[in-house]
Amino acid sequence: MTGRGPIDIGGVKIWKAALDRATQERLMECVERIAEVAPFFHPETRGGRKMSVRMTSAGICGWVSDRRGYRYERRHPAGMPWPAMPTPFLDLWDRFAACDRAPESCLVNHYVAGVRMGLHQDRDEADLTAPVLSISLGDDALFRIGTLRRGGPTRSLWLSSGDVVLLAGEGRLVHHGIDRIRPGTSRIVPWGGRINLTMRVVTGGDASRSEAEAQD
Ligand code: MD3
Ligand code: FE
Repeated sequence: MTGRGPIDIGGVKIWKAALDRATQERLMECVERIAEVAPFFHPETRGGRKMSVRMTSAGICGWVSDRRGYRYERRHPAGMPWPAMPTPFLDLWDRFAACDRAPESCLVNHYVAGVRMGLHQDRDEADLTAPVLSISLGDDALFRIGTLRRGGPTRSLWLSSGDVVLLAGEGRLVHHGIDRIRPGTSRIVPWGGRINLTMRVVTGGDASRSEAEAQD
């Protein structure tokens, strides 16, 4: 099913239609279970504005944002620990990420009509040599990929349900965002819209961990 090999845009690898419908449905069931335990919320920016995308997480830590800034936390803003990373998510990491470290967090983003995510870099993780793996479920989304430099040229492409994107190596720090979704193009997400899963390694590698312990 990944027979044609990935598209490569500046080090960002994209496998179109890599996941069959049964796999997408199984992943979606996992997302529903995550959202029952750790409900979706609108993160607030440092300036106190609510982001239009709704988010939750699974794994040992999850991404949060509020007036104190962006960071990974061990608990949901409402206080509960994040649900464990589902096994089907780990299976995808093993299949696509080519990384000897396990993912520590899966950020779950929910987009509906009118929601966008501005161009940004993901750099809240301690080990920026570890990849990020993205899975699209539900409605099509217009994905924009830029360069390492802010303000560089960008390319746009549509991501559809079952597409897999790997941000590794030179692609890890490129600017990227979601301009819009095309509502009603898929029926995989029971609430409608689009779900994006991003699996991440959040803490530093062995070297930085033992350094941190030595300083404690
Ligand atoms: C390129 N999510 O959660 S996924 C994010 O579709 C995020 O929800 C978008 O950007 C979404 O941070 C885009 C593709 C993606 C994810 C992480 C990346 C592209 C990336 C990290 C580095 C470079
Ligand atoms: Fe991102």
